[in-house]
Amino acid sequence: MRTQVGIIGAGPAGLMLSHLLHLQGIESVVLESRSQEYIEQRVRAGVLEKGTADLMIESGVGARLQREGLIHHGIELRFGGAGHRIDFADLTGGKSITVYAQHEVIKDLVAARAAAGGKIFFEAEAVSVHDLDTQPKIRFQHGGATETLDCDFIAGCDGFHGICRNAIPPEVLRIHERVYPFAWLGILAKVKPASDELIYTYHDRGFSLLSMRSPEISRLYLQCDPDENIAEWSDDRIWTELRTRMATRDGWMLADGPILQKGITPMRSFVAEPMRHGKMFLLGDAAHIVPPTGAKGLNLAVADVRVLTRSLLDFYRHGATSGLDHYSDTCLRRVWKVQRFSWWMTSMLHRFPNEDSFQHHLHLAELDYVTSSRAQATALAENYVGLPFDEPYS
Ligand code: FAS
Ligand code: PHB
Repeated sequence: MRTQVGIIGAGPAGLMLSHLLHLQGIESVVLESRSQEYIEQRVRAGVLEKGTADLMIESGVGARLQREGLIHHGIELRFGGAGHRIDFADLTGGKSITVYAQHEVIKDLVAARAAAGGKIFFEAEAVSVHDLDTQPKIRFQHGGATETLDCDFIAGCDGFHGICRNAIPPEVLRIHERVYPFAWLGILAKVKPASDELIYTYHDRGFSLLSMRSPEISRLYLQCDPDENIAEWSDDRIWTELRTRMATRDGWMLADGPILQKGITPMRSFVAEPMRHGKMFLLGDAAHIVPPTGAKGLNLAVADVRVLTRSLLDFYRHGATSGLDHYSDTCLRRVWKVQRFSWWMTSMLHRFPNEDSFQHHLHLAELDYVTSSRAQATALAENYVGLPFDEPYS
């Protein structure tokens, strides 16, 4: 089997890349180890930056997003029993975010690829990559057989636990990492969201976040120990803890309801450099992980896709390799700015083990400053809605 771009992974990175390449007449094959049903139900991110939402709409996969996505013009930071709104529209000249679940993005992209006759092989596990400097090959298992995909380029969109990052020789690969001493316990609940916008809360007992998926479905998170056993968190215990952490002096109430799904997500900051080796390119979680406090994971994956799409277009249309040669440096400039923002949001809003009174007051001072200084609120807002892109993807 042969194609121009062999894509490993059908997450946001792999599917968006396949879709954008197709629009430019560049052929690809996507290999995905899981089933279509699994990836279309996997509950993950929920917030699209304006650039991500615009890209979906401009590239023809945004119709449902425009119907069902919830456009938000701000968020609330809550601490000391009081809420403080960060007004994106005022601070960023009208930019917004869209709340639209990652698995809905996946459904839209899978449907678009199917309608265009795109090749996505589900339950096809890539086991190894070869000849990255000459004629790249991907060996994969599919339907009980071992097959080979010959391609011009490999796009490693296989997430944090994939095989592509580790195909870069250890003497070449550089890892930068911070593992946080806490995790997020997340729930999906069948209850009307208690707020129209997201609420991020700093509390003595730890961080909590109110988000949503629709006018009927709430998505909430609370900070917990990284080795928590989810079986020890009954629905009542979860709701009680969320109500305690989100309480305000004016008696705001968090309504509860049936919990449809609960899980624990570890927290790390991670960057692998370089994001290219020979004719293999890493995109998204295969190259970088951010703590979800800044709502950046999916959006940063899409930013990598924009850079690689443009670079491959320049190569196939004009024989130019400059984009490909600078792919890693171009992506990493944004990656590190997003890492900084996600680390800053996480450090500001979470209680760290064994904090002393000085550190506790630093949290409060940081929150007081960002909610009373237009300059600092603007810095938060312009990062949250998404930093501008350096150039168009096509
Ligand atoms: P993905 O991990 O989404 O996709 C990689 C794909 O490759 C997967 O489908 C996998 O099955 C496949 N794959 C792996 N190895 C393979 C192989 N050998 N062969 C074939 N296929 C292979 N981000 C946010 O912004 N907000 C959040 O709230 C948030 N919550 C998260 C919760 C969890 C539990 C996790 C794990 C991540 C969360 N993220 C969140 C981050 C998440 O949204 C990622 O940033 C996003 O999925 C990145 O997309 P991809 O890079 O495409 O990787
Ligand atoms: C979500 O809705 O899942 C979500 C929103 C904002 C975040 C993280 C997750 O920072």
